[in-house]
Amino acid sequence: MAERYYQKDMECASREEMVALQNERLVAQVKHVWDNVPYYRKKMEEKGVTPDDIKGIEDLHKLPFLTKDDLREAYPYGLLAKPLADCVRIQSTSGTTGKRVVAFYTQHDVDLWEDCCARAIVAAGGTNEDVCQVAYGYGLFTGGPGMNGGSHKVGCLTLPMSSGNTDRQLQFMTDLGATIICCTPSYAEYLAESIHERGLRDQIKLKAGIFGAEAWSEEMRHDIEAQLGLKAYDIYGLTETSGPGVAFECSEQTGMHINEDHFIAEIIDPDTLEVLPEGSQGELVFTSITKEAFPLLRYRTKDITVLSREKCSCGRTLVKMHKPMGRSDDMLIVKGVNVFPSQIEAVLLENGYPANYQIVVDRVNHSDTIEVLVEMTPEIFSDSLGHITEMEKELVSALKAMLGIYAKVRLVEPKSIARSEGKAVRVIDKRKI
Ligand code: DLL
Repeated sequence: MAERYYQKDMECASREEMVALQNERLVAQVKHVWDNVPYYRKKMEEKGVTPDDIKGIEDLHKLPFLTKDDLREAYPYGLLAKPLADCVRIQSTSGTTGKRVVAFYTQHDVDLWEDCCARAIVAAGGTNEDVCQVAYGYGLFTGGPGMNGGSHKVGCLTLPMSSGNTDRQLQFMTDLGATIICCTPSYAEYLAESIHERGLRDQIKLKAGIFGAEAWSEEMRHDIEAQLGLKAYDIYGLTETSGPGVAFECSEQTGMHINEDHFIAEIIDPDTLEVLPEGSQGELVFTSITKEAFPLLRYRTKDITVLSREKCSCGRTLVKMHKPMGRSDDMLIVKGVNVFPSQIEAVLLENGYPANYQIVVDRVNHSDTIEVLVEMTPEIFSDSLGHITEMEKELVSALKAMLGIYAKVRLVEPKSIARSEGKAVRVIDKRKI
């Protein structure tokens, strides 16, 4: 089937056209924040840069970085670049770790954000013939509102379900014949499990799922695809820069295209802050060049990934980011070794376990310990009561091969680990409690 695009001129622009557009938009954006945001002007002055120094993207490195701490310090209005009267919406992060971050949108900002989400839906094969079930949370979280807006733009029949209430999700999914589902990958796993239990698999018409908001492994993708009989697409974004749709996956499923006409991406070394060449792994940094109310220059996302400009078979020329391994602040340092929960997840799924697990890190007698609780499926549980210890040992070796350290494994009964309706909580770090 021929590839379809929502905004082909941007998604397939030549590199020269895209660079020219980014240059023009960056220069205008820097002037906009300098003129309207005293907090930025001060930061730029401290670094000795003025808008005259920024002629295009080759000057990006001269600008100061912005971090979540800046956003918290400037809370609530300190980074606002438009009069409040021009703003029509706020969205916010969950605020579990400190003060909330509040992002503001003009109507124009909402419109461009929804375009980005629409690009993702079309890249996943969405058309006005589709029934799109949005099971990301609605409200302050950006997932629901963003995908809802994108779905409207594509012309899908939109089911604004929000997260949770699994019985109702399944009723609408079957009665209305949903063909696209948008939710977190961990909730997709939960929906798949519930469909299986209720024997509803034959009544499911899903062809595509657009999953993001948390790190998930390739193994989890294969598992969800097999269980739900759909093609699973990744989508990335963060509240600070708009929400979902900063980057989205196409039919090739080898990383997400970044909407470069709206966001300039850089990869930096998080320790030295040096900009790294294409292909290096490091922290992703975004500059939003079209946002009016809440533009961010060189915002450090803490997400660890790699950028690639390899030609994509879908025809899009937008740079691609690999699946983020996780956030640098989700990375656990156990006995001096870096451990990402997504690495553990990959080992579990490869060994036939479901993605229901929890990682408990502690410190006993001044030494770090890590224990992985892994749920057994009812099948594994019933036919192997006798050799649980043996299976635990096998997982310990597989984890050791991946992580390089000993992690204790405890196989637990089916359904004993809480399911997630939004972002899953995978790690309990008792060292921090
Ligand atoms: O999670 C926005 C979103 C909603 C994206 C729905 C995709 C779908 P926040 O709550 O601000 O916003 O969290 C942003 O989530 O910095 C990443 O660490 C993580 N994240 C988001 N998408 C992905 C993904 C939304 N596809 C933070 N893979 C980001 C891995 C992701 N991590």
